[in-house]
Amino acid sequence: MLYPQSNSHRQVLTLSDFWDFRFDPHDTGIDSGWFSGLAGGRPIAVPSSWNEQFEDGRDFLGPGWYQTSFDLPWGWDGKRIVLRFGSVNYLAEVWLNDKPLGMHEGGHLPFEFDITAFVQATGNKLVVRVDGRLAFDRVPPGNVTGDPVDFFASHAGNYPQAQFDFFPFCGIQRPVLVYATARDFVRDVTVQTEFTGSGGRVHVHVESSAAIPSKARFHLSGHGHHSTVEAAFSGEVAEATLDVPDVLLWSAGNPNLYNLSIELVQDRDIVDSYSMKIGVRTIRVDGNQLLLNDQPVYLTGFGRHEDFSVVGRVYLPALIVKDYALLHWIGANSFRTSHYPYSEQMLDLADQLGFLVIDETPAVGLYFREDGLEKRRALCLQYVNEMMARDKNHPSVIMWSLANEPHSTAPHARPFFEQLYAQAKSLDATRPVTLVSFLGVDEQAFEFCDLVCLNRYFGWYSQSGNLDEALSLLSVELDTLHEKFGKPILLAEFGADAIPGHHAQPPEMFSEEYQAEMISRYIELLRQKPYVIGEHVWNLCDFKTSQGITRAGGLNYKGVFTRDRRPKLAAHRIRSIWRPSEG
Ligand code: GCB
Repeated sequence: MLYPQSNSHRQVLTLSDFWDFRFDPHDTGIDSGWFSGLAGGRPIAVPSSWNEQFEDGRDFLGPGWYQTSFDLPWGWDGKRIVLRFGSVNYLAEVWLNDKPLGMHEGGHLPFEFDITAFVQATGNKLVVRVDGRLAFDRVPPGNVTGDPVDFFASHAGNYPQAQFDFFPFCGIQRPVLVYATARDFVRDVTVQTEFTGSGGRVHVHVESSAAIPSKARFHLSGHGHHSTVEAAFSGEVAEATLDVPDVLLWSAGNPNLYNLSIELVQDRDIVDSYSMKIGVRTIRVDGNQLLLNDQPVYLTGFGRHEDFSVVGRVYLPALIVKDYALLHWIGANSFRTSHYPYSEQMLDLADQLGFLVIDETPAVGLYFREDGLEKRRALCLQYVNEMMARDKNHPSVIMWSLANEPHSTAPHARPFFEQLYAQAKSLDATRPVTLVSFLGVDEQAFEFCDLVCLNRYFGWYSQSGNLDEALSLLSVELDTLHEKFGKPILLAEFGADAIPGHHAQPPEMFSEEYQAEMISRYIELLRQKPYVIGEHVWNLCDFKTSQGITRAGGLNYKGVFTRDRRPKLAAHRIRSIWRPSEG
């Protein structure tokens, strides 16, 4: 799915602003007219989450109703017009001028509606009902009752009762855009790259809106290179291969980007065009290694959250810049989009700044009871499709993660993940596919995933306070895992809560010293294992989660930076390991 852009054939209008907002605590609304019947209209920022903006809204998960109005810019007559939501958490129903446009389930991924037939030049009324309530058959799930599941992974006693450890923020969380294209337009572009000795090769697959006699023109430029190729459409598809002699490959240290622009040509006219930045690189697993451009790469980095006070889970450009500055300062080369796809702009900057990204679907906290299983399966497949359609062209994305910590000991788990894995591979054979597990040797999906991603908290949730015992257990477990699966291992999460300003010598749980000690001892061990391909600390920053007895102040304190991005002792300790020459 192409991100909207303005150029000489396309134009984007952003609806980011204050919208009208109302809570619907009795869930009585049934159509867009309902908005005006609800009490308590108030302004809300779009995009944002509603939970930290209102004193009466923190634990309210929906439904909430949004309304705004907009006029079309001058010159959009006769164009195809599309309404696009970057992310609505969790379920959105949308009306334009009182006509239902449709619904979308699942946060963190974009969806759009062709509104050409419903939109007016002026005075358009847009209404959105957002339902963020937790339910057993939603993904991620919550309010699960019945079968007891593993206590730590279930967060069973927490409020709100999410089956995952981050606050279930609700709302329109990324920009809402209206954009115009020509009636015949570039529908999709897929770029795949390879490296043949000294040269790069860029394969471009373009889909257009209609099977009309037309051709596509491709321009590739950058770093002294310029080439143009034309290809005729066969049906709705045109394909081309562009060679880049003396290519400058994309990597974390050298994020070389090229400009690719595609024109749709009818007769002699250019009717649509689309431009993007691409990077030429390869990524694959080979034996015990992860190879970027055929060179072994070791991942240093974090799991993170899109989380900040007041705005909740929101597209916040300054926070993205800040977090990249922190990642650079500390010496990270990578991160995982735990536990859902981050904004498109986060990936644009990863491409530009040179960070390696493990892109994860929103399938966190999955469990395999029969009831609701088919719905959860359909959602997981939808998320794989939507995430890959959105992010497939980013050189920074080096791997797809199908899920985080599923309870996959159940018999249905294996075919469930085999299906997701096959789906991911059929859409993209160029990147490794993995899944992040806490089960270790019992994780059935590790048998077919391309590499093993493990989360471990020995020395925290178990072997509490006893790092000697924790480390020797971890050492044995890593060797056993490697012996069983014969695949490279990424320690995708490890860490300890540290209350900022709490100190202890000798180090003791919840102190900054204990967190620093635990993380550095883990790293020391990981570096002794030749099959370990990286260390991702949990978490970059403290983040909001549900209230519970293990979460003081409703926060997870495993950040090495505070929620307002100040370093704890561990941040300095990690920097001294990851950037030893900086002191
Ligand atoms: C995990 C989860 C992560 C939690 C973390 C913790 O294993 O993947 O979402 O936040 O543990 O701090 O307990």
